[in-house]
Order: sequence, then C-alpha cells, then structure tokens
Amino acid sequence: MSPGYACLSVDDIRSSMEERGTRVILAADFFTISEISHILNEVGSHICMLKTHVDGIHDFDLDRWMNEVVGPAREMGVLMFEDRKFADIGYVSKIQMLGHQRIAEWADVVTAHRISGPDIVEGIHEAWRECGRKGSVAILAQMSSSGNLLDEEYCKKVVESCRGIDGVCGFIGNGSNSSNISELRGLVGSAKMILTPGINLNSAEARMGQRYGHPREAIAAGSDAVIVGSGIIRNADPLGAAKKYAEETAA
Ligand code: 6AU
Repeated sequence: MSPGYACLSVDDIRSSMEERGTRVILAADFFTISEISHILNEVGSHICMLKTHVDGIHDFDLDRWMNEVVGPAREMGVLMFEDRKFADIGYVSKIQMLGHQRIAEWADVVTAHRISGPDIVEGIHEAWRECGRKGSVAILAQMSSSGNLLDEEYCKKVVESCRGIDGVCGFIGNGSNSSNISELRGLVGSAKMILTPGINLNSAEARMGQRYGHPREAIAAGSDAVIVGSGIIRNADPLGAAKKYAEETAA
C-alpha cells in the first residue's frame, strides 16, 4: 500500500544497522539528559539505535536534547528511536508528535499500539511531514511483560493489518520467548522488521513483571535487533556489556 508520503524505509533502517555492524538497540532509560548523553558517548559504537522515553526525563530541554543527544547520535549514524507507544486516535498522535518535546523533529522511529485503528500511522507521519522529516513506526505486536493482553489473536490482527503499510517498518516482539518470535516472523514475512525487548544475559535481573530471554536465541528465532536496557546501563561496565551484546547478536 503506497502511503502517499515519504517515510524511512525498512531497507534504509536495515542498511544503517548493517553499516554500523550491530543489532543492539540501547534502551537508555535514564532520568537526565547528561546520563543519556554520557551513555551514548560511551557505547555509541556498539549500538544501531538509541531508544528513549523522553517523557521520563526530568530536566528535558529541547535545545540541550538536540545538542547533547540528537546531534551526537546523528554524527555517529545512530538512529533515534522514541518509544512513546502512541495509542490515541490519529490526530491526537499527530499533536503529541508535535508537542513540547518535538518528537517529530528528532525521532527516526517511534512505537505505536494498533489498538485505536490504523490511522494512527498516518497521524504520526503527518507530523514528520510537517517538520520536513521522514521516519517510521514500529507497531507493538507482542510485549515482554507478564500478564499483557496482546494475545495471539490480537498479534495476528495487528500484523495482518499493518504489514502492508509502508510507513510501518516493523513490529515489536516478545524477546523473552523465542517461540513467540518465530511465530511472529512467520506472520510478518521478511519484508518488515522485528525488534525485541525483554533481552538480558542475566534473566534474574527481571523486575516488575519484565521477562528476559537470551540475545542469541532472539536473533536465531527471527529478530532483526534486540532492545537492551538494564543489561547494559546497569552493568558495572556498560562498554564491555554493549560489546558483549553486539557479539552475541552478530550475523
Ligand atoms: O532491558 P530493560 O528491561 O531494562 O528495558 C526494556 C526496554 C524498556 C521498555 O520500555 C521496552 O524495552 N519494552 C518495549 C519496547 C517497545 O521497547 C516493549 C515491551 O514489550 N517490553 C519492553 O520492555 O525501555
């Protein structure tokens, strides 16, 4: 389905990952801009995307964000991935993209739930278009948290209704369970990406309902890239950990 607007294609994203030689997306779940800027400088050469939760940053300031995080990420060739998990109607998702955090101005990839309808993708892309930018949407098809309501039937409907949309680069899958990932790959085919959170070499680190699987198993089951937070940012040696996750997921 042609969207009638320019978007970041799956090929663009996959080749950027290939150029960087890593399938690790860093979940930089910190409270301050300095911490995010610091971890990016430290482990940037081992990651392909920097995933943020911008609404969790206590000292958010757009100029500092652009100068200290977005600018350096762009220089390194690291894509900015805002995990906003948009879920509202298309128009409201558009205004959230253009809100005070100006997500449309700097994010290359954002997450969205399919629950409200497929027009959420169009709303998000309208925001990018208004900023003269291109991006792409990763839709949540599965989740890693225990007790989530994204069951098999929901996952199937999500994939069937979104895999033909150009503005969607792929799906979030449950990295903690490799059979979930292979089933998802079966539904998705090869034309879209599968990005998997719920990845940690030490599954005992899981807290508050999070579940973890092994990075190598996730890639073997069909994941394009693993999303790793605690396994890197809470490690005593984040650089060594980032290298290790990159090696574990190497082609
Ligand atoms: O490695 P962790 O557990 O420290 O962090 C996991 C990161 C967090 C979550 O917001 C995110 O992955 N996440 C996601 C997404 C879309 O990335 C979906 C999901 O089902 N589970 C999950 O943990 O930043």
